[in-house]
Amino acid sequence: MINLILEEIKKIAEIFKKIIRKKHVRIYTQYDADGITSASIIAKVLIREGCNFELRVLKQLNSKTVKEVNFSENDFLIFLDMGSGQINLLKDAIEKTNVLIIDHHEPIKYEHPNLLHINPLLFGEDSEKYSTSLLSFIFSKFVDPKNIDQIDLAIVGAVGDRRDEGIKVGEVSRVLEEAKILGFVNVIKDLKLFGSSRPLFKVIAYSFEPLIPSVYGNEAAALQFLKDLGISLKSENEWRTLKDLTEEEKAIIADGIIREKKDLVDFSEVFGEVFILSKKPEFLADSREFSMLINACSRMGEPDLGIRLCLGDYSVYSKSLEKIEEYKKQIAKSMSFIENSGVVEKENGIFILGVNVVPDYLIGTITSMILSLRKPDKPVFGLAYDSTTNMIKVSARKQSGWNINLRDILVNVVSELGGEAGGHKDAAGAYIPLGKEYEFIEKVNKMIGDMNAEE
Ligand SMILES: [Mn+2]
Repeated sequence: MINLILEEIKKIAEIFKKIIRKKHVRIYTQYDADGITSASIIAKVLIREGCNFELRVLKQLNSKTVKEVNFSENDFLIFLDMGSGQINLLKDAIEKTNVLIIDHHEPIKYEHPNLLHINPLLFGEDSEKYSTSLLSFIFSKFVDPKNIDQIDLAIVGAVGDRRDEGIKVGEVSRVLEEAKILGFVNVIKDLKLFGSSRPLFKVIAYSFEPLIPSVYGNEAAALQFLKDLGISLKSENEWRTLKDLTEEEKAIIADGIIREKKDLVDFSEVFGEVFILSKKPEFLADSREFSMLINACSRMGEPDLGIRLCLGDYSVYSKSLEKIEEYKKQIAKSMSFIENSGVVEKENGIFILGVNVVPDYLIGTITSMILSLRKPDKPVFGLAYDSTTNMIKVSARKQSGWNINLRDILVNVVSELGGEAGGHKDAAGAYIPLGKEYEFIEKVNKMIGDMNAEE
């Protein structure tokens, strides 16, 4: 099975090498860490091949943003981490010129001589085991083996997409093994907290993976939490950081977090394998921290900072740190709004109403946070106003394990309410018309109820 997709990627890489000499390359990528690392990998490939290109970062590819895609028959369009589910929007472009899509979201099956389509789901592979960054990396090596040095970016994108588990299986585990052998990645066991140079109590207060319910967003509570555990906060008048902790202290903190979360969390979510990028500067060595930086820059409106970090321009690092502070503040503000007034709980789902307080670009994160805070036995749906489309953006998340496909649910609801939907089984998204929020809630609640009744 695995060879089918590799054969296809190899074949497409050969065609790619011919097209990039003849056409003007335009890359469009999705703005999260997976999209940004993928775009950086492909950008580096093009730089090495001596080709000019344009790169644009989109929040999402939908019927509005597709209008920003320029194309003529002289262009070669590349879509990364998006496109597979939006092929209907791209048919005009595909009719006219060459299009390459590298993606791992649910694809629409469509064949056309102009379309080069890399998606594991087209080959019966499991999308959970892939990120677009890994696919882009495998692709880049077929273009030129010297792109092997981009292996650490592939890991950053996978971590950003929470493919940490997927990383350990199949083709992906092979890539990780390769990265270890070549000395690009070092796997260590550590507390799954990050922000290695920040005061420890701040790390504890603003961590949202793991999220510590009684402490989240409250620095005083974080200080008390550490004091209660007997962790000294300062050494020689300086705030201690994660780096200063002994192994024993790390274990104490891990236990403390698990107790605080009332055992609603696996030990491995708090203490476990962390991928360290050995060839990156120390401040970008923690793959989760790197992916979080990229995410924060994109969401705060400066995705170019993430691209530059990926391409090795570290002069923007301090600016990217400012973005992460802004991002964390916005999240804390949104969370307190939601916890106070924005949750509607139904029998078959928890619905978060971000209205126009929670920005569309945070609703996915917030929805994941509510899921991790409450560990509900039903899915969580976040709704927020999106000003670029004048629609309501929906993010749906659930705990893995039970047999409901969130993407299918959203696709179904959208077929009745209007809008667009896509994504994965455990994490999906949609846009619905403004004003249909309550109708959405009723329909989803009923739909899941009917599905449960059928079982
Ligand atoms: Mn992705």
